[in-house]
Amino acid sequence: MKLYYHPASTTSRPLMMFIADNGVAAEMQIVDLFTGEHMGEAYAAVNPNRLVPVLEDGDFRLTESSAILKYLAEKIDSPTYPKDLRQRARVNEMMDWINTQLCRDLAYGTVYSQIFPFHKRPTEESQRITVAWGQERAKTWMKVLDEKLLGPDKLYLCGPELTIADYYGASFVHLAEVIGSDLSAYPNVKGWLDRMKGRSTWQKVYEAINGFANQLPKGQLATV
Ligand SMILES: N[C@@H](CCC(=O)N[C@@H](CS)C(=O)NCC(=O)O)C(=O)O
Repeated sequence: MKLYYHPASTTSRPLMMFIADNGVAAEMQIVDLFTGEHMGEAYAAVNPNRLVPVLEDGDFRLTESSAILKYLAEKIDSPTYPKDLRQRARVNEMMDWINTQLCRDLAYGTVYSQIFPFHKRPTEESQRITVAWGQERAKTWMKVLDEKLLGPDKLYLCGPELTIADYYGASFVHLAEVIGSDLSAYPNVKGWLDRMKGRSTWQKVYEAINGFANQLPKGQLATV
C-alpha cells in the first residue's frame, strides 16, 4: 500500500498515527503542499481534488481521510473499528461529527483562515467576519464535545476503548492548541487529548505541525 500525505496536513495525521501504531506496511509518499506539488498535473492524475491524503492499495485508489482510516482499520481487522453494528455506528457518527461540524468551524473557519495565507479572506472585513463566525461556532462544538460527547467519565470518544474516531478527532482538536487556545476551558477534552498525546507515536507524527505552530504569532490569533 502507499499513502500520499503531508505531515502538516490535519487529515493526514490520523492516518500517519494509525499506520505507525499498528505497524501497517505502507509506503509513505510525501506530497509537498508548500511547493504546490499537489497542484501539478502528475498529482491531479492521482487525486483530481488535488488534496492529500490518498491511499493506493494495488489498483484500488481511495481519497477522503475518514474513508481511508476505516478502510485501513478494516483491512488489518483492528478492534479500533468495532464490528458490532451499534458500536460501529457510534464510531461513524463521531467521525462524521468531527468531519462536518467541528472541522468546518474549527479547522476552516477559525484556524486555517488565520494561519494559511491561501485561506485568508480578501478584505479585512471579510477576514474578521469569517474568523468571528468560525470562532463562535467552534467554541459551541468544543463545549458540546467537552460536556456531552465526552463528559467526565469517558476515556475515549466512543467509550472505554480507543477507536479510529480518536485518531481522527485528535488531529482536529489539536488545531485549537496550534493557534494557542487554552484547553483547560474544556477539561474533559484536555484529559482525552492528553491521553492521545501519551501514545508513543504522537510526538513524531505531530512534530511537523508543532514546529509550524511554534512560529505562529500566538496571542495575536483568535482562539477557542
Ligand atoms: N475531505 C478531504 C480533505 C482533504 C484536505 O483538505 N487536505 C488538505 C490538507 S489537510 C490539502 O490537501 N490541502 C491542500 C490545498 O488546500 O491546497 C479529506 O478528508 O481527505
